[in-house]
Amino acid sequence: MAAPYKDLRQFVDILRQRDDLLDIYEPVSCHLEITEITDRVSKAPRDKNKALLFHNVTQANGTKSDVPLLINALGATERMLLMVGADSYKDIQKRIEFFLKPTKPTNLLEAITLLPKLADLKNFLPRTWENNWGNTLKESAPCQEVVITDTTQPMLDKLPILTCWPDDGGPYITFGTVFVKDPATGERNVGMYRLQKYDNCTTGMHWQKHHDGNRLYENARAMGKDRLEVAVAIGCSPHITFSSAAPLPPGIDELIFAGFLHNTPVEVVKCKTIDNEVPADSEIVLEGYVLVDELRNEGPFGDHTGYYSLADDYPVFHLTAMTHRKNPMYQTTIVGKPPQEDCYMGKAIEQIFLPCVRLFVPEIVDMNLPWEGVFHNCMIVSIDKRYPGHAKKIMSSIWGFGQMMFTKYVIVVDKHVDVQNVSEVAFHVFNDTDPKRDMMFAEGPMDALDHATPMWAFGSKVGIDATKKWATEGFTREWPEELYMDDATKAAVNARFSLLFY
Ligand SMILES: Cc1cc2nc3c(=O)[nH]c(=O)nc-3n(C[C@H](O)[C@H](O)[C@H](O)COP(=O)(O)O)c2cc1C
Ligand SMILES: [Mn+2]
Repeated sequence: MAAPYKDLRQFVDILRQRDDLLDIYEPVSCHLEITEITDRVSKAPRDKNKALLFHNVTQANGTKSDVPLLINALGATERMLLMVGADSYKDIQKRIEFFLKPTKPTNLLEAITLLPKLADLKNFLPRTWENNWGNTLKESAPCQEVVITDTTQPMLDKLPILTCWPDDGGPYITFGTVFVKDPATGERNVGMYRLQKYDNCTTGMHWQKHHDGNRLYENARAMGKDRLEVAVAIGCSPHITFSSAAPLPPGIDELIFAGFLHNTPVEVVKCKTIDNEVPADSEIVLEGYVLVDELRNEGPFGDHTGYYSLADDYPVFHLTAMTHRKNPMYQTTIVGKPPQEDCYMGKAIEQIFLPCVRLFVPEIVDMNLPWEGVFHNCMIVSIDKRYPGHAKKIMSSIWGFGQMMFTKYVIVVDKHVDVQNVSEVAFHVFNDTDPKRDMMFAEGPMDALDHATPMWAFGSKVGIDATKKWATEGFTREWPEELYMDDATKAAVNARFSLLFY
């Protein structure tokens, strides 16, 4: 079944129906004020942590923007589950497992409905707007209802772009999905990279060293090209926004993954001024290019690490056009000390990608990237330990696996430990380890945003083996049994004293 929304507008309507969105008509400033409100809402109890739609945003120059601003739309587990159209992450894990390792249908209904559709990748290839409508229908795609190609007209100046934190280098577009094509193969890549607004039609392009956007940009330079065309879609359907931030391997089209998540192909339309395609239902699209030999100072920016990332030189994005829907909505996010919207996206990534990780490291039972570790700093994994040194093998696997290579602290526990319960994990780390024996240090690439590494993007990592130690691992003493009450006593107490406990 497809997820129950078609685009961001329908997603917003559903949130409003569920009383999970607040419409705010009170005037607010896009300079810091929206951050302060959103930060409090993100950290509030669940019944107060809602998506926010600001209808009256005052821009830095004091004028009111005509464009409403949506924030925190994905900032809760239920909202992420709505994004994939599932009741729990287990459901979506099952779909992915089936896709990775197709098994025979267990009943006729499955055989007829779900499985043939799921197993076929071509069901998720993007479709083009032009092909869907044929050449007879001259209707424009929603994201191109309004087209501005005259750069002397307001473009970025129309948008309520946030200055998020007091020492930020300027206003930033934080939730744009950046579309580029590999200049060698024409393959598409979609990544989420922030854009610092320099003026009405110029921004920074903050694709970091390890990310695909940067790789394709370096390819363009190596091929002797002078520029790389870039499109940025803002306010895409949530499954597309999510996929742009998901750690897919290089060469995998994020839009195919998005189609899989939603169970419907993404519909794309050709850009007006560049050779690129963007999701037809996006709210706003920026078209333009990046020159291969132009860099400009970008930053500082209050980042998801809870610190400002320092200013540095990055490429510059020049707009050739801005297109948008009639009455567009500007979607954005803020990052900072956790928890915020991106933490829920990170949780979804952790759970949705677990089956993919298990395909290569099948002994992993569950994993948790606790928010305090801001994604790359800490991973807790439980394993079905089968041989001596198994936990250390897991550490090496993690450090060799895609973006998990950045993990600074890997904690490995036995399968009975609930990795989502950090207190339970801490109990095992503190009690079941001998620091000298159970810590394994390594060196390698680190997240470019990590400010504590001795050098930029390079540093050390540690694995902590908090599993039970075996004789075959050189543990010659007796390992004691963990305390558990027996089931009969528990049942007897439940029966006789239920009033005391519930
Ligand atoms: C809110 C948010 C903002 C992000 N900002 C950036 C950014 O400015 N630069 C960057 O390189 N990655 C940023 N990321 C992470 C990338 O989007 C993510 O690693 C993605 O997998 C990169 O895709 P790619 O490998 O196709 O380049 C951001 C992620 C989120 C959720
Ligand atoms: Mn990619």
